[in-house]
Amino acid sequence: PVTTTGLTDVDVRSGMQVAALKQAVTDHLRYSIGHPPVATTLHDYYYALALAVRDRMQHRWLNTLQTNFDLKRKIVCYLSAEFLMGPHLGNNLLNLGIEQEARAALAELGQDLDIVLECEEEPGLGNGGLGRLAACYLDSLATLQRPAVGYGIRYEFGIFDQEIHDGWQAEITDKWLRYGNPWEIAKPEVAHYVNWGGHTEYYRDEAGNDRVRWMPYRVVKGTAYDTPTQGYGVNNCNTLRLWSAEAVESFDFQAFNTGDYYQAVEDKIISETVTKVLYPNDEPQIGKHLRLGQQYFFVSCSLQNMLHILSLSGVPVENFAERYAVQLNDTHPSIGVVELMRLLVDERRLDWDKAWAITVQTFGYTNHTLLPEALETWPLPMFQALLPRHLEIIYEINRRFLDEVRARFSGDEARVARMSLIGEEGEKCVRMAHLAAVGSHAINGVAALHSDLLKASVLKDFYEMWPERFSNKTNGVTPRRFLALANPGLRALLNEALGEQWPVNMEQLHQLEAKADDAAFRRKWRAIKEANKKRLADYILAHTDIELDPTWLFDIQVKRIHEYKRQHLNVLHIVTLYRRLKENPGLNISPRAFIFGGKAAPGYFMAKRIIKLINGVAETINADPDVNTRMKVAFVPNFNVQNAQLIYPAADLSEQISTAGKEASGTGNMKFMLNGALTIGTLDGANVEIREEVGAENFFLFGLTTEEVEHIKREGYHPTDCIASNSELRTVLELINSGYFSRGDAEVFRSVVNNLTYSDPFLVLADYAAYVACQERVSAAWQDKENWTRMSILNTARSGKFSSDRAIREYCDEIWNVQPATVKL
Ligand code: 26Q
Repeated sequence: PVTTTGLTDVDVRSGMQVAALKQAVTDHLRYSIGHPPVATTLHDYYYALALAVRDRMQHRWLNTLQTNFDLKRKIVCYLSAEFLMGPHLGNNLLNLGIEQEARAALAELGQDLDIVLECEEEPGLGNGGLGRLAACYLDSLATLQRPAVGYGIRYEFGIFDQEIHDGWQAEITDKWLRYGNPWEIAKPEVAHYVNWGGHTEYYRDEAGNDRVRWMPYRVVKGTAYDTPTQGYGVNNCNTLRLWSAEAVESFDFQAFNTGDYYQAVEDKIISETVTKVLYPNDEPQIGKHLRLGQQYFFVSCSLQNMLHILSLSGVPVENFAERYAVQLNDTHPSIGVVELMRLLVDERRLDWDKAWAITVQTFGYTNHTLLPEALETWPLPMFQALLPRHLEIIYEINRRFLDEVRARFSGDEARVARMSLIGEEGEKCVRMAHLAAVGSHAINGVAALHSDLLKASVLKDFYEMWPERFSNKTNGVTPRRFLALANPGLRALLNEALGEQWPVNMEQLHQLEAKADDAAFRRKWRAIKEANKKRLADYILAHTDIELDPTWLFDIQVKRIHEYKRQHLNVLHIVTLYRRLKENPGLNISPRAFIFGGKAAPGYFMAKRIIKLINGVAETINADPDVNTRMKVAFVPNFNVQNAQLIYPAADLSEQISTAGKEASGTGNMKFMLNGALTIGTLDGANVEIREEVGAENFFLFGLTTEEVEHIKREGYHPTDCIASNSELRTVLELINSGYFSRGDAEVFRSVVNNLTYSDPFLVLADYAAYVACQERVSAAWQDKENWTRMSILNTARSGKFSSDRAIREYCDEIWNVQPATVKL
């Protein structure tokens, strides 16, 4: 059929040219949205274009599914409680290669693509690094043509929106589904049932075998919502499958018949609560019943789904591990080890040993933290109440496992107690990291240093038992979103200098090294950076009323607010500089804009005070004419993926100043480096490898090493000694404590100052002098514009290692054994 525009239906649904896209948008405005032209809003244009883009992906997606089915390829199943995808439209246009076409199509309809892009409400289904890593990995899996599904939770409310009221963080619920979600496709027919609570019963089956039946107290239904994830420059389009909880119809129906209508409605509400909201903490709080419920819910749906698809494909369940590589993104999905055992033993009636071999062959476990307070455990009584059958299975896994430990290390009962899946010191609990380690054939950390520390600390006993299971997989970030999309100016320059293959071959960036000595190239480089800084300054002005000068050094720290990340160390430097300028107005410093962003967990007292402190210091400094021509401070509210794309490209200096040994990897550090920022940082996480790649002469290193930190802690750390021996530090702390940055209120920051003075668990004061001295080196280096630009170019040139493509290749080759599958249209 041919339409009046001369386009076929096929073109309108899948054509990549301007005319087809324009007609597709027009059609979606009319037939999918249905507002009359007079009532058509900017958001309608966004939605119509999104649907048009989705049609194009759908075509590729179905071909991908068919190809994977035909080739019977092994599939990566990435299990993650968080996927922090960020806005889809710009990224999908980029990956499909139709940005210019879409821009032109919208222009013909009188619209500006950049303004339309801003209409998207980003799906913030994650807290920070871990969730964003999952999203980068989906991008690389599709781009590298590896069959993959991301399995997770469709939270109705994602991470809260942050507003700043009088310097304090306020949390606003994230109603991201309010105006619909054009990217997902509901699959109500793809549903699985998940049990809760109740008890277990023993029975003998027809063949005379002893078996267990779980008699649940409640059943919740999980339905699938699929979001296609398009690879860059390839036809492969993978699936992000998120589960949403619903009430089971028959349950209300029963109650309804017996007349208990209100009970039926209440049950429905309880069921739907499971996927209501993302927990906004990036470390576990003990005993959150609903959180364990969320984890079990999405893991059970996902594993049932894998088994279902396997049987549809006619593959025997014995071959599960040949067809699926299941990765646990931290311990959050580690109940999967037990659930797969339950599904195989109780439901598919495999014998234990066979089921266990399949389970261990299937799972891999990625650890993202060494902080003891961040290791997940669940109190036994809670576990028992929610998952009675799983606790029995855990006991059996543990019994067999501890027998193995005793066989290997006979007489070492201390080791047996340390390694047990059940913690017995204090309240008894299930140790999820131990469960994940025992149930996985591969265990990895997320940066070289982190992986080494893992083997030497939290998983030391496991390393001694199974050294062959351990490896390192240094994190990576997608250069498509965080370079090509976020930094169009730099993209154009790179295309001109290197051709257009660099987004999928980041090692090519090394060719830029030669350009670092080319003065004309450096001029272009600086012009791009300055335009990016102008763009960010405009955004900050619009959102904070703070005006920044794009010619100043942009010194940026954006990440979750945490004591171990030491935003307050940054503040101490700022106050130091402020005082120096007040005392010595003629002081020659490089003018700087200090920029912060990040969310605090709503219940994290100290983190919220740190935000207030940053804003208090900003208010005082920005209003002080003695200094505000040379320094300013801004807190960007609501740091998220969308504004991150404005922030990273505008940075001259990237702050990566965590206490050595505490940041597993960091990924923001990589996004800054890609965009040509220099790093000031400690030897922590991936900073170590960033410095190795870029060269020590292009990295501002300061601070204690992991060994030194541990040594000082062992010997007994006294922050008061640091204060006694450093009068400038004492003055700075006193100034903060005096109410100078809080309109005379000497109470607000007392807890922060007292914590640093009398406890300082993250050695802020121990690193203060070294940090301030290092910042002086930064300041001096900034004065030499040409050399700074050289270093900036070298940072981008040597950032190739930190592409998520490199990381995903390593996972595929060394852990998953998953091969590429080319998709044809
Ligand atoms: C667990 C249980 C209950 C409630 C919440 C949680 C929870 C949720 C999120 C625990 C941890 C997180 C997130 C952790 C995280 O983002 N870790 C970061 O992971 C990055 C990717 O590997 C690393 O680069 C960072 O160093 C690490 O801090």
